[in-house]
Amino acid sequence: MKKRPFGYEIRLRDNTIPEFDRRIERRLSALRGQYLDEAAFAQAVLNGDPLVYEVYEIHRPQKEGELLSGLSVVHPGLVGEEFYMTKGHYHEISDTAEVYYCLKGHGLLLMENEQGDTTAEEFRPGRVVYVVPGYAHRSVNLSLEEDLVTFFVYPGNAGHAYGAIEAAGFQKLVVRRNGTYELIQNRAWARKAPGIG
Ligand code: PAN
Ligand code: ZN
Repeated sequence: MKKRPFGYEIRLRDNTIPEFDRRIERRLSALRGQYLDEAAFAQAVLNGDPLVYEVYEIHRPQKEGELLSGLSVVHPGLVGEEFYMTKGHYHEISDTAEVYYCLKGHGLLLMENEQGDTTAEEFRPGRVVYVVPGYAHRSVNLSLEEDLVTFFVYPGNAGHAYGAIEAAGFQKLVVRRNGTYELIQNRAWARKAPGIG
């Protein structure tokens, strides 16, 4: 663990952080239950379980006062009419924010809170998205050709809570329509989360 100030390179030639401490890769099977078209999902998992996204992290102590940063790379692809995306999560310590800075590609950060508010911000190179505390967040790659590459930074003590999203998904699904995208209501979410929204 570095004790003195440091810098690191984000290499956009191959969308990596060469000095990463940890690389997480998630294949489609990690997104079970999240896609509307269950047949297309099952088929794609059977046909090789494609790599959907990768995260490169710079390790720091997971405590208040530290910042965790790294690179998220969501590959292009569709499951039925829905785009490749991250699992999405709330922070375990809900009172923690996060900043994303888009370096490459075109996408969305889908966000919602436990009171039922839902919103999305577009990712384009140069755009920052600020996730205020209390909002679950999921990156969606809207391109079918290019990776969506974002830099993120969030408090060291934030932690990740995946359970609520694994159980009910997000309220909105992002689908391809007429060469562009549209947000539609996720009916499964309403069914699994009665009393909200
Ligand atoms: C990011 C995300 C990263 C992968 O570092 O963890 O984009 O998404 P999932 O964690 O939902 O698989 C972040 O938001 N950290 O808090
Ligand atoms: Zn987060």
